[in-house]
Amino acid sequence: MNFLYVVVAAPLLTFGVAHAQTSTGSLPMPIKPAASAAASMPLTEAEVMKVDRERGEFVLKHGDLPNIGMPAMTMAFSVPDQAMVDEFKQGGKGRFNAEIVKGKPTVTHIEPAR
Ligand SMILES: [Cu+2]
Repeated sequence: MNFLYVVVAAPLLTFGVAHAQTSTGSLPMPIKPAASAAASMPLTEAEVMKVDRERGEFVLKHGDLPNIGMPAMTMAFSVPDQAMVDEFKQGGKGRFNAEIVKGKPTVTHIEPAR
């Protein structure tokens, strides 16, 4: 008797919970497109130690990058946008964001320090 009750009741409970979630009309956190999430990320300070225009790379002495779990250090980043490469030279200071793209640390945004 108890077994039969569970089999019958479980789908009803599942339906009831699912229905309650959709009928509230709002999710706890709005889902944002990745682009606007990146745009709202705080920028990290960096000094351009080296520019490799042919490979499209910067060596940056950078501050903490919490989004990729990286403490401050000096290292190379891919720079996919030639305009970004051209905007900076050795010794320049900037503020930037980075992400791991295809396994490589990559500059996704950089602007000259103010
Ligand atoms: Cu690093």
